[in-house]
Amino acid sequence: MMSSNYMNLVLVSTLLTIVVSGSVEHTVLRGVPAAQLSKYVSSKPFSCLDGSSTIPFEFVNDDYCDCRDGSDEPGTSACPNGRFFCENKGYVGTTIPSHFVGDSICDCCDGTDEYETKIVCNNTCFELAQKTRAEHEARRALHEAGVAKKMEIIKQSVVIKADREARLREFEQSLEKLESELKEKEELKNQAEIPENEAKEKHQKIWEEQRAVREAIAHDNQMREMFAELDTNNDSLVSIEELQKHTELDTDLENEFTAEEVRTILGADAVNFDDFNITVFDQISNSYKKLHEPIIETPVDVNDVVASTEAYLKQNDEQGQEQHHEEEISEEQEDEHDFDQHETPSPVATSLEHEKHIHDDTVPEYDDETKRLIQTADHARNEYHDVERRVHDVKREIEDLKRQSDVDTGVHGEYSAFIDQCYDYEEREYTYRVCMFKDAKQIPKGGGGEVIVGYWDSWVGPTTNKYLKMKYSNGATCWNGPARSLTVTFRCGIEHKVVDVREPTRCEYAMIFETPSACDETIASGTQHHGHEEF
Ligand SMILES: *[C@@H]1O[C@H](CO)[C@@H](O)[C@H](O)[C@H]1NC(C)=O
Ligand SMILES: *[C@@H]1O[C@H](CO)[C@@H](O)[C@H](O)[C@H]1NC(C)=O
Ligand SMILES: *[C@@H]1O[C@H](CO)[C@@H](O)[C@H](O)[C@H]1NC(C)=O
Ligand SMILES: [Ca+2]
Ligand SMILES: [Ca+2]
Repeated sequence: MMSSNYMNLVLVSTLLTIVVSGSVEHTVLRGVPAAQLSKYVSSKPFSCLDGSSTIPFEFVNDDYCDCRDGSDEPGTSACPNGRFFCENKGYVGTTIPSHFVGDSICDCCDGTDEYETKIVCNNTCFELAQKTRAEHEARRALHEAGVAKKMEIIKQSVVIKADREARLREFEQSLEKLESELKEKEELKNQAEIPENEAKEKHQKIWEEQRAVREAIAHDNQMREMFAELDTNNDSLVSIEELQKHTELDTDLENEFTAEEVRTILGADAVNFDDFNITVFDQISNSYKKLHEPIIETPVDVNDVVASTEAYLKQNDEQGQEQHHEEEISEEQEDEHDFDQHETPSPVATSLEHEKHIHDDTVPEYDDETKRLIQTADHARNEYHDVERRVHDVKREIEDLKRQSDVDTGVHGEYSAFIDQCYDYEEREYTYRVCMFKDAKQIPKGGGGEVIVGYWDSWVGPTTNKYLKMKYSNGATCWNGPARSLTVTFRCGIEHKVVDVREPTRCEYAMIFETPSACDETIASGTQHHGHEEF
């Protein structure tokens, strides 16, 4: 609060100024823009411009703030919210905060803000006007050159667009053809696969049967041999005493192989061949060892195996027939086998080959007919897959073309040169790469994983021209933070290039990109209204 004494003092000093100065009127109107001069009439009381109060005219520019809006002190720094107008003849009139008035710093180019101080301000308005004009001209020239390039891009985009549409139609037509071709090929493939699968299944079945037979024979041979070995007294029975010698069959290691334990295995005091086959053999075959006999590998006579396999099959066929003696069978079948060799080989005759597989599960080679069917089916499959691949390729082409035509490349396609283009910006630690309408990445220069800064989102420029900014969002999330994003701001330039990348707020990147596509026809023609027409 001001004391009334001080107020009086100020009043007196103002009156003195008015009395002393010959050009009082001019002085008190300092800082008033021409448009508002009519509101400052020296013969009338002054109404504050906000209407808050009315004061004697002497209170205007008396260096004491009377109006709440500061309108009584346009030419002094008395009001904290006062506005001072500098006319700046030859340049542009501007309004400055009135506390810049008389602060010994030249703020107006015409120096009027320092009228009461000892500072002599040089009038720089002419120079400024020249400089500003030069800048505007440079800017205009840049936009003019840029617009020329932009026109080329737009012209090119029309050609590209027409070409794209033509190609799209072509691809769509060929896709139609390919798809019906694919159907035919699929039909052929399926037809070829039916006999192929039948033959393969048949082959597999035969082989499995043969394998089962071989295993049965091996089982029987082993069993017979074991029985003969065990039956040391040749009475066609295996007794407890005979089996008891095989202590390796003792399952508990605590005591001896007792008669009782042996009886449990045999299920009787002695077993004949058939009972041995049915109840004993499987129990002991895994642990059984020959007694005191050096192990001699006797090569298997192929003919024997073949013969016995055939015999076995025959025996199985002739159900109920009396069981032959092993040696009888071998002899009997020997001749038949020899005979067979000169005729079409029976499936079993080829078991010569299969014998090798008796202990592994590899399916033997297919017969020629099956091979032929597989070959035919393979051919049909290859043809089908060829067409399938072509369908896939054409579909991808179509997708690509559609994706390209769906991109919003500006009102006139001025951003069409950006399609499928990437631009790098080298910084100390990182390379920033923006792939237009796709994504933006931060690639560490010292190696290490690149980080997605954002995926193409949308144009986000101001409503007057949304094509001045684009946004890439939903990038990799920051540690303990939000997903990264990037805003690209376009400005007129002769070449397409990134000129700056920053991270003004954490995880929100800002890129400045120069491109002819952002150049402006109105600026280029110099007809843009920029408020400087008066000089
Ligand atoms: C005015 O210009 C002169 C010479 O051009 C310079 O020496 C002087 O410092 C300037 N005055 C101000 C206030 O800038
Ligand atoms: C049992 O027969 C085999 C040959 O068949 C013979 O080597 C063995 O000595 C005979 N053993 C007895 C106890 O007769
Ligand atoms: C052993 O028993 C099986 C049935 O469990 C039978 O098929 C096979 O022919 C028998 N072997 C001999 C050699 O009797
Ligand atoms: Ca005042
Ligand atoms: Ca000043």
